[in-house]
Amino acid sequence: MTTKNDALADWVEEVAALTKPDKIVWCDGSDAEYNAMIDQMLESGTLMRLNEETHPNCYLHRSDPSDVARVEHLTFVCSKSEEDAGPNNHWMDPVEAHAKLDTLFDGCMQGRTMYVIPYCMGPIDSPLSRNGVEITDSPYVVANMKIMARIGTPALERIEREGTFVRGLHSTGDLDPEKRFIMHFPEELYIKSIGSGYGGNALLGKKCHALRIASWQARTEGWLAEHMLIVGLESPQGETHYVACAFPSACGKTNLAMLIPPEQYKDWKVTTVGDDICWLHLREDGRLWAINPESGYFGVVPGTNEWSNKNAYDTLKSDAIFTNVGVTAGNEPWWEEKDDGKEPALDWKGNAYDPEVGPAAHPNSRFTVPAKNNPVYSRMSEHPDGVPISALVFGGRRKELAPLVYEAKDWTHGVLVGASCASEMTAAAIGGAGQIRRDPMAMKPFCGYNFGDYFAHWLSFGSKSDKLPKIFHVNWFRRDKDGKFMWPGFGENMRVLAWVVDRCEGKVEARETPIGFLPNPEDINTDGIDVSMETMQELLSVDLAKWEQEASDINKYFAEFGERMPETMLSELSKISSALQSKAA
Ligand code: SAT
Ligand code: MN
Repeated sequence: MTTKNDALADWVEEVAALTKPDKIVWCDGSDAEYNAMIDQMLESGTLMRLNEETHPNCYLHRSDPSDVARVEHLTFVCSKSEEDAGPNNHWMDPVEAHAKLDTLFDGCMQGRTMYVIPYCMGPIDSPLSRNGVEITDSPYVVANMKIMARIGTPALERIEREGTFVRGLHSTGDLDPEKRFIMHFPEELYIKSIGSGYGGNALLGKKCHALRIASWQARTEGWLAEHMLIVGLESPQGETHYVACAFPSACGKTNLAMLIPPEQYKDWKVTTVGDDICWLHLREDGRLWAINPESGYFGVVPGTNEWSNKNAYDTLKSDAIFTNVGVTAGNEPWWEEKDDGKEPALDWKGNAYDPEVGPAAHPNSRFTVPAKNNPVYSRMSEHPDGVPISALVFGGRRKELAPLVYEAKDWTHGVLVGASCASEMTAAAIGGAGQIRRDPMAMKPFCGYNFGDYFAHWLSFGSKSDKLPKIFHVNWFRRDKDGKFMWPGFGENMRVLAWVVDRCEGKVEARETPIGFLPNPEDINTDGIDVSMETMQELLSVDLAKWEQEASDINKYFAEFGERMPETMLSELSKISSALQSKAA
């Protein structure tokens, strides 16, 4: 065996005995290994090389058409007690789950190579980072893990030094949706995933480890593992505020993280620390410090263009693995709203493109690309201390109700604001697109334990420091009577972030309402955008009757968590309800 860590050596042996691969390869994480993996996939047809001139080192992967998104209905948290998983998760008894999956893993790697990928989530020299090892039979997973995490020899050395790691066993199996399961065993720090090659199901360092298992670890160790981007906003005076924002999948986290400020804010500098996951630690100075555990982006492709987000567009020009996009006759990747004047020749399934049949790119088609390709990549992403967070922002896709932005009154209220989030579902998960569902802290699919306990954990920070970040809620997705977006979004969201920063610095007044502090409409700069004062007033108003209904819906939702729901949250909610009622009266 090629490790000094006995537990790891034994586990690899045990997995090999079960899955019966032809060969075992320990990944060193080198560029040579990545290139060899790519060559092998080009040969087998798993990847296709894209136009070398326009897109150097870019490849296209077409997945099985049934394997294009996360599968929440097949994702389980297998804690010993069902209560610990909570009504927010599907649960299976761990003994039963292991038995069920081991039957599926039995012999599944015959004729295949088993790759052992040691990885580190977070900067390799940071005490806030955590180790893992993914065993997989998929070269696509190896290549994507190389982009998304710090893998190979340095990670293995860290594991050998520290002795701890999360185990992740993955096989694409036979891609039969009937035999597809993503299982988490939080008490054992173990993940077993079979039957899917899709990012969130197969790159186990990402959602499975860095959110579901890490959220559980974070609770026992006193920190937070969150579904948040981290963006740096440097003012013309040279002061940088770091803001962490939680939005559900496919609601624009990557775009916000690499936002290009409009003309009116051209003296501001925006930098990206992370686009999806954020680990928050309370430090001795009383502030929350954040690291991005990842080193790459796994983003939604459709809608990305030079105008909506030139940084993202440029990030994708080299070194990217595209999954399920279309291609042009010139072999360039193509997707809906790419707006480059070219036409798709083939759709994501490799068939001749026919608009009658469907879009050229799958709505959840994705890119994997190294974070360092981002023109506004922040070097602070590598800092072992992470970055201090000034504001936390929650949000979702809501056609109605939620104002453009508001600020929570204090930490406890902010936790309620996060816990009450709801959003229209997107193509990032199979099933339910468009339906509104409660998505507390954008963690509905990702919290590895009972939401009641999770809210209590969040609340517990309130008494530990008086220097915690301010908490905000935003909604870029309000629509008018004709169904048109009322707010332009993308780079223009800088106008809202500037108000958030001003609030953090105590530079601007706000209106107190029953749901929190709202901006005075004139305090959001609308110079140069086509948004009328009337629209701003509507975007920044509180419809008392609708909010009363919302508060009652939230109350019903919280009731699902029974005894585990912290009393503080319920009383905070009832304070808001009373304030709404007395204001309406
Ligand atoms: O879960 S993925 O990482 O595949 C993408 C997402 O849904 O956020
Ligand atoms: Mn995500």
